[in-house]
Amino acid sequence: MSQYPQAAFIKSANAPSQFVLDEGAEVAFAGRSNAGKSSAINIIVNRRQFARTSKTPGRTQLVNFFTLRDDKRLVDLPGYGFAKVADKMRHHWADLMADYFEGRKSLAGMFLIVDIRRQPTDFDHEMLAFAESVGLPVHVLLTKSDKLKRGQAANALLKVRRELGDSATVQQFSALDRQGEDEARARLEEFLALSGE
Ligand SMILES: Nc1nc2c(ncn2[C@@H]2O[C@H](COP(=O)(O)OP(=O)(O)OP(=O)(O)O)[C@@H](O)[C@H]2O)c(=O)[nH]1
Ligand SMILES: [Mg+2]
Repeated sequence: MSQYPQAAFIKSANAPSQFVLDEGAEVAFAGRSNAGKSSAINIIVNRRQFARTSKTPGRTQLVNFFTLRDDKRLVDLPGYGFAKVADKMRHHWADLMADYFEGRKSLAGMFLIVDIRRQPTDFDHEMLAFAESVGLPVHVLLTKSDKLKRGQAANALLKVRRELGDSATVQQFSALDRQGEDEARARLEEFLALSGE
């Protein structure tokens, strides 16, 4: 049974005019392409292929809005760092992200999705710096923890926690064996509650 029985896809946006009305509260899932953003959303709402996932990096190219309940939403953002994307697309992506992040009043927090086998990239750090500059809380999901042995995963977690310090909270996560799903939902709810009911 989903903790979010009312969860539903609202719409995909390719331009600011298509964004959902800026009311209530939403949490955005950002991160490198193929890191597991859409998969994490599916685990959190407990529905298969709710947000579409793919083995092909760059699957999510639009800003996808989902309702959790009432005026609480999740936003699945297109991934960055996908090398094969043409320049034109990359510029469009950057414009779309700037439009989204600049002045989105209902944005209550960011989930930054990082593959546990990689360290946060320069772009992840830029996202963190941006979030800090506008006072947006960040929670990092170190995804695909099932791909590492326990000890390795624990070390990766410590390393990222040390590196990020107070700028974000960090946890392990796996969409395969569902490690960390409760912790992720709890943090999500904290962000949504912070923004006021
Ligand atoms: N083993 C394992 N595979 C995962 C996990 N999370 C995601 N994957 C796989 O990684 C690939 C990419 O997952 P997505 O959720 O589509 O990644 P994304 O970040 O939404 O990617 P874009 O939409 O391209 O930015 C898929 O093949 C997933 O099945 C995980 O926790 N464990
Ligand atoms: Mg995706």
